[in-house]
Amino acid sequence: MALTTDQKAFFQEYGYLPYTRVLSDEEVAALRQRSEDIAEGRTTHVPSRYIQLEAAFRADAAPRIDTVRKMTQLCYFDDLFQAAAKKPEIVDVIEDLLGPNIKLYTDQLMMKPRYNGTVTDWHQDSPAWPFFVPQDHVTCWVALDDATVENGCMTVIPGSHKWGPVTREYKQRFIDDPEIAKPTPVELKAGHCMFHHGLNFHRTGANPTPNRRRGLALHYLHAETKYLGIADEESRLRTECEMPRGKFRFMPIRGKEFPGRV
Ligand SMILES: O=C(O)CCC(=O)C(=O)O
Repeated sequence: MALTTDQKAFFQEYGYLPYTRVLSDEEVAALRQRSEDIAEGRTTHVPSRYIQLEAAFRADAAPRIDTVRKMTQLCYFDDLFQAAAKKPEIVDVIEDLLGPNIKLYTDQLMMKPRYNGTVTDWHQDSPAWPFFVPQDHVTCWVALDDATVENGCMTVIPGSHKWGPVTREYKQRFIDDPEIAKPTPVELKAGHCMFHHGLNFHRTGANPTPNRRRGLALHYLHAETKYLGIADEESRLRTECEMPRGKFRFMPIRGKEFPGRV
């Protein structure tokens, strides 16, 4: 057990858990450098379809890293990011929350660039990925820079996971309902992380500050999860790391794999 009884009870009650340091300063520095190398195009091992720019950014924004909104599937293409996703300090907690058989679905390095970082609006993760059943992801969100209210740290609605999936058209009514808890910002120092349940509502604000706010979201599944596949070929290729149909396996992290499952 990595979590204390109180920490586990907190996660179950509120659907998120602010946690401690999981990356050393050296690991944080190496991941920052790697994120910069990929964003700047100094390395080409991450295909460009996985690098998404902010829709609009200051005309004088430079270097290019300050225009990148997010980079995904890094754990599948990059050794340093993969090593981070496999760190026992993180996976031990995931095991406490999801059980012993664990796979990685995907990762998103949310760059929230200085001056240009835009809002990621309220959402629940699991319903965004309806091709998995059952819908019970757990995400570890690791700060690669200090994440503060000013530069767009994670903000959660405690206990929101208990209400199940809420469709987009009812989202605002749900959030405004007096019975629903008030949004709570989770500020984190670089190298520290938080965990959140796949049905927890969360958002991040804009980043108008001169400081970068990179956060690595690692999305884990239990290995018994069924993958229903993705009909749209473009979306499938993005999810399945550009592999031919039927060839892709989600990344084993710990424990057993199951035939016909992720
Ligand atoms: O880091 C962000 O800006 C958003 C992260 C997020 O929405 C997530 O981890 O699911």
